[in-house]
Amino acid sequence: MPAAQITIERHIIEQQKQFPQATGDFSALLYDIAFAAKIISREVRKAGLVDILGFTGKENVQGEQVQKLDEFADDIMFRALDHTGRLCCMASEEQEDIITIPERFDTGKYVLLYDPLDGSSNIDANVSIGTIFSIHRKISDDDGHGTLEDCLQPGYKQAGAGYVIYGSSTMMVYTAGNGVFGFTLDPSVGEFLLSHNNIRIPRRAKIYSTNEGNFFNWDKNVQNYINYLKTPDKETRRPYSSRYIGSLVADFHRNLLYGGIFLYPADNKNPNGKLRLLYEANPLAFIVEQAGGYASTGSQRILELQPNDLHQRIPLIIGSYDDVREAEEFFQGEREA
Ligand code: AHM
Ligand code: MG
Repeated sequence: MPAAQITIERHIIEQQKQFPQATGDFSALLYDIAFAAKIISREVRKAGLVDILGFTGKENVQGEQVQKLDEFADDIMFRALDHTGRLCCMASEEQEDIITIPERFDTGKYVLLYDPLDGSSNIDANVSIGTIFSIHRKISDDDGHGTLEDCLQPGYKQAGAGYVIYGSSTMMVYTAGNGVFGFTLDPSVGEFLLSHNNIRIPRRAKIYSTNEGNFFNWDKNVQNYINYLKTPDKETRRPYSSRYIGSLVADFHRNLLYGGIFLYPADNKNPNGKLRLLYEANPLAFIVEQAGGYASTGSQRILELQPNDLHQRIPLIIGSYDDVREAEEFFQGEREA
């Protein structure tokens, strides 16, 4: 007998049974996100066909405007979720301000923050890209509509987080604070099926992922750490392998499965790092901690930071627990080798 196929819907419903007080809104929200992911996945899969299908770049054959994929993904996320009555507001890496729910729709008790298509500069080279999302509970109490205060909550308060990777297959990975689960999209039936149950990140990494082209823009402590990872030592299984795609979701996903440390530290050009706290660092930090790993700025736990701006950037060191802790010792100047 083949193993039962567990769809994401069934999995979410079963998880929800552990919380008898749950209304089902949160489960439905996750399912709505999975639906948006399927549409984005469909468009991403067609990306290389644009020229062949007779599109001219800005206009398609019907004379309609062809949207850039990241704008398209941003739109899909909004339109799949604006009318559901489960959100009080949203915020997207693609948009300057908080996104309000149109007046004609009901509002709800959750807040959704998302990066609709991360790594989009890689699309033309057919490299994996992803969607990242973070869910908070509404905390403001003025009316049904959310405020900036609802969006600017520290990461440890997330009710859920996840990402979708558009890679050799499309996968959705999520946590609701009770372990990390991965689902692979079966395109023949259009369903996400449970493929990675209770993901745990190895405590020690084999891989480091960073843009080493920035080496001479890093401070000495960061340079010392990367030099340490490259120095051969049998006992500590060094040197580590270097793997850097330049697509955060893809680099993170590989490290989550195989063990690895990803670093985007501050440098001379990006004094606060490059990645965004709300749309990238917080959701991935929640996932990695749920899988047994850790995420830090080099001196502070990511999930404890109080955000002060929707598009705040933050240095990010994330992955296998022992490695991120060790990196902190180097970043603090407590170790040089
Ligand atoms: P984006 O949000 O503009 O797509 O940029 C984020 C991407 C991440 O996916 C990736 O980790 C990083 O930028 C790569 O940056 P760099 O090219 O500086 O190495
Ligand atoms: Mg991004």
